[in-house]
Amino acid sequence: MTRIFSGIKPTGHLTLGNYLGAVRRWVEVDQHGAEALFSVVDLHALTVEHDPGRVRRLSRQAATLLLAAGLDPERCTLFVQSHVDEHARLSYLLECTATDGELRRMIQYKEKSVLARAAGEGVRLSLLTYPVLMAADILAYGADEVPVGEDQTQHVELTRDLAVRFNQRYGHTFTVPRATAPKVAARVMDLQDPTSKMGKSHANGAGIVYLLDDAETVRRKIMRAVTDSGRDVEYDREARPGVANLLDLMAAATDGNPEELAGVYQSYGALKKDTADAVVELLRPLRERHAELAADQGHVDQVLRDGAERARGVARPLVDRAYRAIGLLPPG
Ligand code: AQP
Repeated sequence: MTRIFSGIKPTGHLTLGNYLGAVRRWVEVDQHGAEALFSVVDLHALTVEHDPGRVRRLSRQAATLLLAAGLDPERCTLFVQSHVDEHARLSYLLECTATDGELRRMIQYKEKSVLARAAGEGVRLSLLTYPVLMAADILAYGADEVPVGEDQTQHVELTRDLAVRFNQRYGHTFTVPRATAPKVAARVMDLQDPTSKMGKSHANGAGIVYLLDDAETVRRKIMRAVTDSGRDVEYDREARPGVANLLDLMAAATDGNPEELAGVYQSYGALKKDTADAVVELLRPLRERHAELAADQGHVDQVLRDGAERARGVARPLVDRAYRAIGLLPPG
């Protein structure tokens, strides 16, 4: 049976980009019977300037939203990364497998280290080693597939390289995973700056649809989306990124095709209105279910406890095997 692993960082409120790029597909694979593990990867939230209380709140909120989106804890394993020690244990072995050159080439490291320096903050060493911890997240579970948005495919490529290198040097230990991205909306762009990704930790929320935004706010943000001064509705991500982004959102929300949808609209206004309606309807059940679950945090905490227990059971033997393979003496 195919094993799936993916995670989400509690660095901000979850966005429509997180949902369309990743979470929605997690729910699909979960419903189609794959063996799936999903994690709120809180250790990754410590790689940039953070507020401890906020990380804790966002971790719980992310778990609640994943359940509200439709993950079924009877079928999949949902847990918090820091509750399972195997991630950090394996990460060290992979730091002894990776080189600093390959980590410095990571696009996310380059982007986020520039931001940290511009804000007058030091660049945390963990920001550089982040992709190694992410590789440990995936390899600790022997995952075959990693459903992610486009921005994470480079990190999954690195994970593959590390798995292959480790296997070649120390004997077959890890499954070599592959990233899977959605056909549409693999990279949802910011509505106010459609040349950059819609990111949950961005300071300006005007271009970001958060999963918990109310219907009116979602409509307002989409109606105010930056397009361009042209009039024709064309699907051209390079020349017309704002319009292409709206077409992607509309297609993703209605199971349509962005190129075909471009032929349906005569004006940007009509496209924005229909996209806003479609996104509001897409998110409505999730928001309603979130309100119910948020009132029962005891249930969410229990799901996370059970999930961590199951996750440990899967990861521990695999990580122990890696410790032996690399040359460490097992405890007597
Ligand atoms: N804009 C996006 N479009 C499509 N997919 C996206 N993802 C994130 N943003 C978009 C996917 O969501 C999953 C969880 O993301 P993450 O928590 O690992 O964080 P990230 O990839 O670094 O993106 P964020 O949400 O923008 O966080 P910050 O601002 O903290 O960097 C991943 O599968 C990701 O691809």
